[in-house]
Amino acid sequence: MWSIYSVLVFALAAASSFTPVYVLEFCQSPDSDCHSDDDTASNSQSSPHTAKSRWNVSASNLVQDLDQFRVSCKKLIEAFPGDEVDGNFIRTVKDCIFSKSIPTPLKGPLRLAAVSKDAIEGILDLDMAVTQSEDFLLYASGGRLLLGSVPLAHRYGGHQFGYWAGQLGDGRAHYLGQYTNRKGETWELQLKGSGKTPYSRSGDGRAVIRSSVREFLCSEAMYFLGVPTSRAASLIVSEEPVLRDQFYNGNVKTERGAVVLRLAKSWFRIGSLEILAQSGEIDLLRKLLNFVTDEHFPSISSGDPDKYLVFYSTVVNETAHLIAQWMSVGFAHGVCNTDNFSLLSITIDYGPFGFMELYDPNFVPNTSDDEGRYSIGAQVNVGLFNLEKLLVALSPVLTLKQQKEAKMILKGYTDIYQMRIHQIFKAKLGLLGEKEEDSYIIAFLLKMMEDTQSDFTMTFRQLSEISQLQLRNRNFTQMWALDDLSSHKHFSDWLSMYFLRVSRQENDTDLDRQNRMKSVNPRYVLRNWMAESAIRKAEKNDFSEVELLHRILSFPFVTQETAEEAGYAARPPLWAKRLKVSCSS
Ligand SMILES: *[C@@H]1O[C@H](CO)[C@@H](O)[C@H](O)[C@H]1NC(C)=O
Ligand SMILES: *[C@@H]1O[C@H](CO)[C@@H](O)[C@H](O)[C@H]1NC(C)=O
Ligand SMILES: *[C@@H]1O[C@H](CO)[C@@H](O)[C@H](O)[C@H]1NC(C)=O
Ligand SMILES: *[C@@H]1O[C@H](CO)[C@@H](O)[C@H](O)[C@H]1NC(C)=O
Ligand SMILES: *[C@@H]1O[C@H](CO)[C@@H](O)[C@H](O)[C@H]1NC(C)=O
Ligand SMILES: CC(=O)N[C@H]1CO[C@H](CO)[C@@H](O)[C@@H]1O
Repeated sequence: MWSIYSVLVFALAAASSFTPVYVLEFCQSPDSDCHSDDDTASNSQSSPHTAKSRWNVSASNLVQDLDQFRVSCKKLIEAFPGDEVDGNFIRTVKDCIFSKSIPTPLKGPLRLAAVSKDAIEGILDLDMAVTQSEDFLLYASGGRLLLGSVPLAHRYGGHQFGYWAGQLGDGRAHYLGQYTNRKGETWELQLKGSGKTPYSRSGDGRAVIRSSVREFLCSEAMYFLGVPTSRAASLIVSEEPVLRDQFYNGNVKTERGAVVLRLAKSWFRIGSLEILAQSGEIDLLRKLLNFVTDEHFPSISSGDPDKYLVFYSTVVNETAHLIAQWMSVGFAHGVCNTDNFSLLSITIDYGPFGFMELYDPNFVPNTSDDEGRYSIGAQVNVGLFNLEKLLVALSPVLTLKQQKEAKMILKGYTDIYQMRIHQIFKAKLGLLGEKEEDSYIIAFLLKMMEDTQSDFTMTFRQLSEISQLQLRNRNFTQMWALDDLSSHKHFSDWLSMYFLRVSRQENDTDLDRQNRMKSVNPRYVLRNWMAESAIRKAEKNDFSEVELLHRILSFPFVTQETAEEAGYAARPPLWAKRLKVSCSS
C-alpha cells in the first residue's frame, strides 16, 4: 500500500492518542441557527430570502440616523500613553500603542458597492436604510468622523516570512472606536484603505477594489461557514486613482481606491506584543497584556499570578482550533506572519488567501510564494512558529518557572490541533463515536483525493448528498467530484471500509448521516474564479455579482437555485485554471 506519510504531514491521521468523543459545535455565531440545514432535500429550492432571519430585528430599535450613532475611543486612549509626536507623517514610533491619525477622504464620487445586513443590523444596530444615505458613504470611507471617534493607527511589529521585520503597524487602516451593541457586545470599528498613517512605510495608504472585494466577501463567507473571523460591514468604492503592480512584475496599472468598514472584537495581534518586547518597553507590554486579558479573557482573574501563562495557554489552544477550522473548509490564509495573527484567534487580514479546489496539501494561494512557506499544509507549523514568537514576546513578564511551563504548553499545540482535525474530519464523514480505524479511513480518503485531484469542497459535499444505495451502485449522475474520486484503484476498498464503519452506528439512518454531513460540508465556498468574475464586474461599477456571491455565501450549507444557475457547485470553468491570485493589495 502507498505511504500515508504525506497525509500525516497534513496532520490528519496521527490521532492514535486520542479517545474522547465530542459532539461537534461548529457554529461560532451567538445564535444557534447560523447553519441552516437543508434537511428536506439537497435540491430544495429554498432561496436565501426564505431562510430564517438571523437576528430578531425589531426595526424600531434600530438606529435610523447616523448622527445618533456614537462610538467611543475613551477606553483605549485612557488605558495607554499616546504617541508623543503629533502629525500624520511616517516615522519610527516609541512608547505607545496608538498614534492619532486622521483618515484621508477618498476622491468621489463614492459608491456603496456592498453592505452586510447581518453586520449592519446585528452588530451595529443600524437600520439598513441608513446605508443608502450620502452620509453613510462619507462615514464609512473616512470622509466624516462618527460621533465620539478619535481615529487611531495601531503600532505593531512582526515576523514576516520567518524574520523580524521591525515596526509595521496600521499602514492604511484607521481604528474609529468601540461600539457596544444592544446585545452587550463591544466591537471595534476599523476602516481599511483610508489613507496614510505614521506606519505607512512606503505604502500609499490605499486599498484597491480588487483586494477590498475579496476581503469583504471572504470575511463574511468565513463567518457563515462558522470560522472565527473579523467581519465586514460595508465596501465603498471611489474614483481615486491608485497605482498597483498587481503581480509584482513591473507592470504598474491604475486601479481605483476602495474602503472596507471592518469589525472585530479586537484587532490586537501577536505583533502588537512583539514590538514592545523587542524594544524593551516592558511596562507597556504588561499594560497591554492586562488590558487584553481584562477586556477579552473574562475567565482570567486579574489577580492571578499566573495570568499571563493562562492567557498564553488560551491563545495556543484557540490558535490550534482556528487553523483546524481553516483546514476543514480548505482555507489557506496566504500570509501567516505574526502581524496577521490575532490574539483572539480570529481570522484577520485577508490578503492573497485562497480556498483549495483540487485537494493538495501543497496548495499555495499566493503565486509569488515560490517556497510554499504558507501552503495550506504548512499552516499548522506556521501557527507553531508564530506561537513560539508570542512566547518570546511574553518572556520578559514571565518568571523562569512560568517560561518552562509555557514551553510545555506549546508542546501540546500539535496534539490539540490533531485532536480537533480528527473531530472535524470525522464529522465531515458523518462518523459517530470513536473507532480504531477512523484515522485510517480519513487519511485513506484524503490520499485518494490527492491522487485523483478531486475537488476538496465538492467531494465532501457530494458524499453528504449521495445515498448509500447510490454510492454502492456507483451512480455518479451529477456527482462530478465523486466521479473523479472513484477513478482511484482503491476506491472500492475505501468504500467497503466506510460502509462497514457507518453501518455499525447505532440508531443512525442514512438520511441522518446525510443531514449531519450537509450541515458541516459547505456546497459553496469563495473560489478564486468566483471572486475574480465578481471583481471584473465591480471594476466596471457593476456590483450585482458581489451582491449575489455575498447572498449565496451567507448560506453556504443550503442548496440555492441562483447559485446552481451560476455554476457555483459545478466543475470550475476552464478559464479558472489559468487564473493567478492578484497579490498586491
Ligand atoms: C425572537 O422573536 C421571537 C418571536 O417574536 C421570540 O419568541 C423570541 O424570544 C425572540 N428571541 C430573541 C433572542 O429575542
Ligand atoms: C480550546 O478552544 C476551543 C475553541 O475555542 C474551546 O471550545 C475549548 O473549550 C478550549 N479548550 C480549553 C481546554 O480551553
Ligand atoms: C507573496 O509571497 C511573496 C514571496 O514570499 C512575498 O514577497 C509577498 O509579499 C507575498 N504577497 C503578499 C500579498 O503577502
Ligand atoms: C442515478 O441517480 C439519479 C439521481 O439520484 C437517479 O435519478 C437515477 O435514476 C439513478 N440511476 C440509476 C441507474 O440508478
Ligand atoms: C439507541 O436507541 C435505543 C432506544 O431508543 C437506546 O436504548 C440506546 O441507548 C441507543 N443507543 C445509542 C448508542 O445511542
Ligand atoms: C492583508 C494584510 O493586511 N496582510 C498583512 C499581513 O502581513 C503582511 C506581511 O507581514 C503585511 O504586509 C500585510 O499588510
